[in-house]
Amino acid sequence: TAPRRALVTGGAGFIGSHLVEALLARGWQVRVLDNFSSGQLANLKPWLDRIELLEGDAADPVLAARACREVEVVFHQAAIPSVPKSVLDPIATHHAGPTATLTMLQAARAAGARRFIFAASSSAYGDTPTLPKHEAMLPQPLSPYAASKLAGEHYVAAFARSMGLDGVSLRYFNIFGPRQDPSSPYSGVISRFHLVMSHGAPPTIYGDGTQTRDFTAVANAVHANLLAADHPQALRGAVLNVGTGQRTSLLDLVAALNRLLQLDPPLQPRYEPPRPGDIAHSLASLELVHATLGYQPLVSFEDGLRALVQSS
Ligand code: UD2
Repeated sequence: TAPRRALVTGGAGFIGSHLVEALLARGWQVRVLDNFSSGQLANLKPWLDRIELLEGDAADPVLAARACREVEVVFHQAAIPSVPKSVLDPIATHHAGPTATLTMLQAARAAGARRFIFAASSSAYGDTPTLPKHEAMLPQPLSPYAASKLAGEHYVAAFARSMGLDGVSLRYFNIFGPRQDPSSPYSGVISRFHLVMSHGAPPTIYGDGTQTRDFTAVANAVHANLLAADHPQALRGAVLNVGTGQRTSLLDLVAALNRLLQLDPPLQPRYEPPRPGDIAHSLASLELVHATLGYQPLVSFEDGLRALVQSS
């Protein structure tokens, strides 16, 4: 039988490149669409001779059509992945967000793809006091980033319900791991703290450090995507959390990195005011994603953090 063909948009990015690696290992033919706005060619270096790489914008309908040709599953990871960036430039976030998502959906449907898997975000929940966050809760996006991810979910569901393109939205909860770009102040907090602390510099905490996140090792996000791709029944635009069901404060994150990096005396964080659009607490309920896909986290926060520190 012919190999299965996947498209990974944002495949040169952090999560996308891990997906590419896993799909290749499972014998898929992989095409990547990336505009290198935050993705990097270096992330794909070991696999460049085994993938088809298209450079450009996922919101470009001509390119999107070419990218979806003969594809069975679209893994739509491309976006501008930052809450504070979306506050500074909501139009750019919208273009890379809902506009690109809609363009890719339309192309996937025209190409006859079987399923569209969307990288959604836990930010859609907003700052609701109820923990853990479960998918039946009313979304309350705080930032333009959260709104753009939520809009994408609704397009995925609409295409599944009314246009015959099956799809699912995976609400990622703070994914971390190797290849997450640490270089900007907008980078994910774990990549940022790991970088500065391994250079012996103190991390900067926005707020008092008691905010918590369900920090999720990237292997878990890959696992959820593969389960979603292989699921035999229609997913009908379902929205599913992808996390670990465990939460960690930034203060505990700093302590864990001090330990793993064997910093003695430990580095003390600096404090700055909280960032607009930031939420206080986040924790995934895994009930629905477990019932629907059989998903359970493969890697705990501690093991994921240890693997990250050892990988560099
Ligand atoms: C949101 C989403 C996440 C993902 C991400 C985009 C939530 C709960 N999570 O992540 O699922 O979509 O956006 O990639 O909405 N911080 C510091 N110092 C730093 C950097 C960050 O204190 O140097 C704080 C930051 O203010 C926040 C926390 O760390 O309170 C986490 O920030 P982040 O940017 O890593 O991720 P977050 O939660 O906005």
